[in-house]
Amino acid sequence: MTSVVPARTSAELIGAEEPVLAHNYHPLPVVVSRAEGAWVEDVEGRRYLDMLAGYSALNFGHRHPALVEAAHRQLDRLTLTSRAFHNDRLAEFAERLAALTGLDMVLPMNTGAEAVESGVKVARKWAYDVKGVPADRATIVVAADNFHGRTTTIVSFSTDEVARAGFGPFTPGFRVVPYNDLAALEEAVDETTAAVLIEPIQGEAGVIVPDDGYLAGVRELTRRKGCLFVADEIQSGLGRTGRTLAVEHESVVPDVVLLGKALGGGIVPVSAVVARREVLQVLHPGEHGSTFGGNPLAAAVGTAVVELLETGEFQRRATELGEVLREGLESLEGKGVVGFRSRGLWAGVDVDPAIGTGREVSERLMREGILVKDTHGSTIRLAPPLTITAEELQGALRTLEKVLTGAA
Ligand code: IF1
Repeated sequence: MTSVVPARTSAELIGAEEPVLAHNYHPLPVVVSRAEGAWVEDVEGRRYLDMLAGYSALNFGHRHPALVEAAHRQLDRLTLTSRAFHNDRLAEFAERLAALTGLDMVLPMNTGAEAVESGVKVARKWAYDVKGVPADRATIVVAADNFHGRTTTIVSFSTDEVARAGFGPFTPGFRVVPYNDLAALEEAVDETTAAVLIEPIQGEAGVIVPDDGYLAGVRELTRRKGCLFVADEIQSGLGRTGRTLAVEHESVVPDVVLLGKALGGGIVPVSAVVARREVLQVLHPGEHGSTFGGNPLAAAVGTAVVELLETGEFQRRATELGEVLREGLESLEGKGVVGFRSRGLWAGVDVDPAIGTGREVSERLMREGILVKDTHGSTIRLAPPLTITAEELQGALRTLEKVLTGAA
């Protein structure tokens, strides 16, 4: 019989975390206890519009009925086998995910960082087994201001000192070039290069949308120079920008696409490396793996996510409502917004520092019932669930205007 702990207030729960939970985050002072669609509710019953959506892990909203149903159905049948055996969910997940992305093969993992790490390993092995790069000489070219996760190898190629300090020594074999700079990329890619690894839009850097032609340029350059184009679509993918993948805005098909976050529907961690056959065929039994990668519960939810995306409904919504978001932000320029970047239902909004830091603006918005997250300085990121209504989005923009103009 579990002891019945009297319900604790938000303040009590926040206080209770302090001595026992690692302080690797500085969350807003809100304690969420329920959620549905684009709305969350705190312990005291206050409701907030979720304009962060789990950093794009909740593209289909909180607890989308089709995804919860898929999870419940699978929970009552089978949840885990390990890959020592087959399970009856994995083939369909891999088939439909490959078809959705226009690529051939799938390596199922769990978190985004695992997909990135797996992508690095596969690109290096492709360089040795297929391209003929001498052993241990493979290089991978990445962009400055990247964000690809928190493992020691991944922070080895981060340019964010806060993400790196204290975690050395670092993994060698990475070259950093400025983002959105094809000339610099041309110079950095040589005969040792296994891959160019970039985000089609840099999320954590502040939703940095590259110039038109950059992604097509990366595609042409990597093909001409014989290395892989690895697109990290973990945050930009799965409908967020109005397309299944953000690279589709330039009709580009990478050699490797890394997926995560929304692939698990906001229910279970699901990530994947999806690639051309020639690339993923470099892996042989025993060379890579994961206890939970490709588990039947993840595959069942992942398949339900792919099914939602196959309709094109969420991509259409992100495109149409993305126009509402862009026009709304344009109307705020000069009223506290000093700049913004947006694509689909994703925006990085630079607030006039005189009004406050991103954190301060986020706290003011929280008090008005809107949840967002700052990135750096005075930039906030807007990434609502793709299920948000036009009315909810316009309400959030009105509240943002009130906060920025001091009316709130
Ligand atoms: C945190 C940031 C966003 C990602 C891209 C790989 C990963 C991420 C493009 C790794 C993860 C998360 C990590 C999370 C907050 C969030 C984040 F602020 F950290 F940078 F979204 F911008 N590639 N991003 O955005 O995926 O291992 O986390 O599943 O670390 O606080 P993961």
